[in-house]
Amino acid sequence: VPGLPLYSLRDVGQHCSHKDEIWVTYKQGVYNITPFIDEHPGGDKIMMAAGGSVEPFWLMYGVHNQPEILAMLESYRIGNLSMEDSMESTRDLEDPYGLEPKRHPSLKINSQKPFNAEPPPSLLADSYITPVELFYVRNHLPVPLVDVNEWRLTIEVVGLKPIELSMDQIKKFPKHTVTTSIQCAGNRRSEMSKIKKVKGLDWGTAAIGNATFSGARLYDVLKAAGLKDDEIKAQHVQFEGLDTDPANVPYAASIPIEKAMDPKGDVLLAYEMNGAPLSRDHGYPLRAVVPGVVGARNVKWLGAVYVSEEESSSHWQQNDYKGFSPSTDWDTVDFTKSPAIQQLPVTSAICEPSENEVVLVKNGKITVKGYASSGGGNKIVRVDVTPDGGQTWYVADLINPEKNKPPHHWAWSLWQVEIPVRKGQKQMELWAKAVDSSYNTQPESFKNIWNLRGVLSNAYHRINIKLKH
Ligand code: MTE
Ligand code: MO
Repeated sequence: VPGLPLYSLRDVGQHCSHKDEIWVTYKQGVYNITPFIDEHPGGDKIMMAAGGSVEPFWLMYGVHNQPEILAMLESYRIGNLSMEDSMESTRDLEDPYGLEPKRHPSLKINSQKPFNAEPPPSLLADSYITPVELFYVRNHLPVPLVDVNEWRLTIEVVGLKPIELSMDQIKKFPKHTVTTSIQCAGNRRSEMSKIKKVKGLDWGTAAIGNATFSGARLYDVLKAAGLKDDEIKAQHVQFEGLDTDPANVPYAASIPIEKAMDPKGDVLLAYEMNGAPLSRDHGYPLRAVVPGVVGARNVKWLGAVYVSEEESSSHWQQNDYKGFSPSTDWDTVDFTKSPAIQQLPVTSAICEPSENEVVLVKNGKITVKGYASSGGGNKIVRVDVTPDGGQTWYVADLINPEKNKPPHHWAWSLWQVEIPVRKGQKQMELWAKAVDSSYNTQPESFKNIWNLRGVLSNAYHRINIKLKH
């Protein structure tokens, strides 16, 4: 719309609370939606878009994609988004973090540099496919800026001469699409930390997401690179990122050859997420997607793939992302004694309501929603929720459209259950636990799975809520 003032994303970001005006963007438009906030049929959720783009929310809540709604939004237009802000990066060349991409303001930031953030849990449970802009971000280092025309993927198979592939060459392999959840080993760490402090980012329940990835199968690419099925020196596949520390050491990790070369393992060299080219935060231009395996092995910004006799020697493979006994402390820990985490155990979380929320009781019931997920291609077969410390368990309805059967089931399940409330009941403690297709279930408490890094934090999720009648 010509003639309207230009605003930057920063300007918009400053108008994000009830104390002030509420601005949002949609495509090139800037809107002051303050008068509309109280009328929003979806209630307070609109505040999650405050100060940023409404687009990821409209993707999630499809009811918005109607001409009447667009016209109504247009009636609140106050300006246009400045052109520089359609460009993704800000420029401060001194700072290694000076070329970071823009992020959605609804993400709860755990650490700014490197960038680590998770979405509000109530959004997760609303969409089986997590929109890219709301997908948690876990970066150990600055996000590299990659020119895809210059970029090449190096592939080195043990005993053979390395080869290089351009993006065009990678796109010539059959395009394969997989829907999988990806979860950080530290998801739900903050709950374990309440028992006794652990070292690590204080993740809530949302360091997990579920997305559709497309790319070449690692299997096809490694075959083309000359790997033979019976090559005994091929034991691990190492992935190396283009993000580097100040000593120029890149992020790297590896997976066992059995996973990499399982024709049904669905390991991808992915260039698309939810149907669009990868975003910079999620690994543009290429990332490893290893369904059923912990986030840390899903290496972003891929620069090289090595098929080798050894695991990756990286810090993240050798000296981190491992589990230990509750009695192991930082004086006694020996990282050579535990295997690197690959498949994650079964977990679940209540996303709605949230801790301490005041919930309105309708027809003597409340609705509880969440997600559940398991590693290694296991499927969620049941989620149990109790409002009374385990005297009564209610079985949740599962949303689980994936056709792949265990042990090749990769996506999470969303779940929902109605919990009856006693007349006059003022509060409730809810517990949730999931069961996977191997009948693995979650431990009752964090006490006996506590570990110094706060990984594998999968005990029952417990929240307290208040009830309004
Ligand atoms: N790859 C590179 N190159 N650098 C990283 O810091 N973080 C890993 C993994 N891949 C990381 C990486 C970790 S620990 C996780 S949990 C996932 O990426 C997070 O993926 P996401 O940011 O796309 O959610
Ligand atoms: Mo992670």
